[in-house]
Amino acid sequence: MVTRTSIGALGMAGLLAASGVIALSGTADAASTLGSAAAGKGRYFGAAVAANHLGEAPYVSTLDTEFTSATPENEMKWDAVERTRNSFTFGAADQIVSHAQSKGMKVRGHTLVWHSQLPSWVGTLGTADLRTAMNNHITKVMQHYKGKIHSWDVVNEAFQDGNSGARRSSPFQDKLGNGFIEEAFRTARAADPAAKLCYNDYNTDGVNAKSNAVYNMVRDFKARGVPIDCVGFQSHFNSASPVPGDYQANLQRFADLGVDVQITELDIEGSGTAQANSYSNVVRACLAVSRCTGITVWGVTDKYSWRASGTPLLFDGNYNKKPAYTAVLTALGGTSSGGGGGTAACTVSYSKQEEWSDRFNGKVTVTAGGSAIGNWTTTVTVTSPQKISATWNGTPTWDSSGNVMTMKPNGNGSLAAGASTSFGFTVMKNGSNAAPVLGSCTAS
Ligand code: G2I
Repeated sequence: MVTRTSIGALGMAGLLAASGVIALSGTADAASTLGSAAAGKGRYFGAAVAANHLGEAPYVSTLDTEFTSATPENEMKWDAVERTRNSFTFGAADQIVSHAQSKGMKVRGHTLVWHSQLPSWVGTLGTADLRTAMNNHITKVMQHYKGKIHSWDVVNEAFQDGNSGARRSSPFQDKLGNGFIEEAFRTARAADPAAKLCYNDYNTDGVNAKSNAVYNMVRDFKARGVPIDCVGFQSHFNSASPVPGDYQANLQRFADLGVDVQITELDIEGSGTAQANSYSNVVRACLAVSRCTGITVWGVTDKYSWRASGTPLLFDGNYNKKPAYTAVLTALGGTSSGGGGGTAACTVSYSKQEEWSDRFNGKVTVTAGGSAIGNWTTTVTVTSPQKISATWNGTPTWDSSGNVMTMKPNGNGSLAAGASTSFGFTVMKNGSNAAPVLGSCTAS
């Protein structure tokens, strides 16, 4: 037993070392991006990616900074890769895969067998021919990406909504019968034995008739040795279809069958605190299930969401971090950049506004983390010979070079948890179009 005297003699560091606790550095170096925070929990944090946005700088920088996995949103679907029978076009999907690989991101494959985005020729085939075409499609696509895909959605959305628990009508179901799912998984295992093979669906996020039907199928597959490694829960939520109260329990019951579970297409319509809380609940549910191996949100920015009007994602249309972002980061155990002292204090994000030939306006959004803050400070650095010629909604001070502006609030700097404010400034280009660089945000 260590006495009070010996604590004094050793100091706290000595005491921790003596008791075998190593390198407790508080949370000063806690992760400050979604991907690094999730990695700290042994999980990936991904986004659906569209190839046609890879030329947009803030899209790419947000993707590269925050995410550790990419799912092609449409580019690997049947109509994209095999529009004509046995003629494969991988260009757009390859672009996403090579971008992801160059940044060290994983790739989820989406999706091999699905009733939607299916070229019409598939539906015209007779039974035997359809079987050949399905297996050929799976084999060729998986071989093309062999070794590059961590998980494949082998079969997508094969069950009906509602209470029937029945399979959905599709060319595969109607001609090949229930066995098509099993056959697809067996073919997939042979094509790329290293890829995790997932069944993926929506409205299966809580315990209900549809998820029960999927559950029974997975249990049967595991009992009979049909190769299946994971179940994807799309998790498209809105006010009519909120995060179910038994979300975690549902993930857990699937995990208990001996498969990984993944949140594959998360988006939650809404805004502000309500949206942030729902996101937080989803993340915490995943973290509470040891076999929940990762989370993918269905897009990088609200502006390109498949349901953009519902603003369901973590970054707004200007790539500003939303309260939902901060909630997710906090739930993952990360801290907002520069949160000092180890609490999720505040985050900053930059977006370019109006531009003229000689100057442009910038906007910085300051968002409080999981707790209210009374004051904030951040820096904006411009590249010489640029100069900041005007500012608004803040109180600036300058370093001796005049290139580093430290910005504090104009008056009252209080922000409620998750709330945002912004300030602006004009940058005289003087020949340089470089984007300003933000320092960390600190709060008190
Ligand atoms: O519907 C949301 C998702 C439900 N689960 C499966 C996912 O694969 C599905 O993703 C969405 C994409 O986000 C949309 O981007 O799937 C839609 C199609 O079912 C995609 O929409 C399509 C449009 O319908 C097409 O008109 C468009 O050409 O996107 C295509 C490419 O932009």
